[in-house]
Amino acid sequence: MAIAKEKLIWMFRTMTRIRRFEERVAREFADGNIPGSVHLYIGEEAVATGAIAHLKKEDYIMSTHRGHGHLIAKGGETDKMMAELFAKKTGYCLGKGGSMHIANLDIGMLGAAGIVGSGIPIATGAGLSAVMRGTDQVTIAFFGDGASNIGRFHEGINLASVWCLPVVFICENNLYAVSVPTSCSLNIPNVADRAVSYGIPGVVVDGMDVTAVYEAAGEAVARARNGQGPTLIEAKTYRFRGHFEGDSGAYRTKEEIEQWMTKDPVNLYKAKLLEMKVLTKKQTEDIDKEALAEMDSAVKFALESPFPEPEEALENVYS
Ligand SMILES: Cc1ncc(C[n+]2csc(CCOP(=O)(O)OP(=O)(O)O)c2C)c(N)n1
Ligand SMILES: [Mg+2]
Repeated sequence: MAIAKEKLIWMFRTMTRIRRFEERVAREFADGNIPGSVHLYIGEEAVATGAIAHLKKEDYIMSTHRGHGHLIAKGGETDKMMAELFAKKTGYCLGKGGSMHIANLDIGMLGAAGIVGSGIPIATGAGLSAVMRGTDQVTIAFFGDGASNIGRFHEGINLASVWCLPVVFICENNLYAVSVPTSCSLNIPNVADRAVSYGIPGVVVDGMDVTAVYEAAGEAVARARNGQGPTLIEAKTYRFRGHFEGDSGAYRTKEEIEQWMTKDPVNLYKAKLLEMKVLTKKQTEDIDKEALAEMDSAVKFALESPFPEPEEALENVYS
């Protein structure tokens, strides 16, 4: 599949922005500016980027506790994201959601979710909604390898298949659910192999290679948009940092992490773009500098924003 130059550059810019956002979040969290906990997407940038590259603004995504990258790729503004993480009133959810609960329907972000696997049937519901309203909207559900062992995975994908809904299910298999390796939680080599039991395509893709993800997701999104129903994609990837910031990481070896870091998706893609002469070294450096400056201004915006007032605590809350 030939990818338009503009799209190739968008993907590099997006991955770079995700990486720089997450690095900055790590620093701000360590400095005590972010309450609660944060789960960073560093190492997995190619998955959100290559998949969301196919979506239109009105399409939907459903995210996870590790959701910053999905939101940035879907058009999230990093100042409002940073403010939300800082629990400030100018954040996407008025500072009441935090890292794990950002939603913004204007850009099709149905939400992130702290309850593992809970987003999968929500994505199925969004697919049903698109069909009932007669739109051509596609929904992508992101979830982890751990979530693929939760009952909602079966319920959500089975129903989407039976009703032929326009949903793409993307498992980000980073080999661990907190400290549990997939070797202890799965008795099959690939999560994607489960697709056969739903009668839908199951595709394994190298999640460190953004163009590979782009190709696999392109077919799946086209199928969904053409009324051919869901696809299960499994992207093999790795998180370079702990499960959450502050994780001791005692369950992984330094060698394993170093080995995966040789496949850094941002570096690999940069090398590819230089080789293809899509960008010059100077242009990649400029994109990186812009991303760093963007995160400086996002942090400034968050720091200078007010906290919500105590009397606003019950506003915009529903149950
Ligand atoms: C239903 C449920 N069970 C357990 C937890 C605690 N928990 C939070 S993240 C996580 C692991 C999720 O692993 P995975 O789905 O592979 O996502 P990853 O963190 O690797 O991106 C667990 C068990 C939870 N939040 N929700
Ligand atoms: Mg995982």
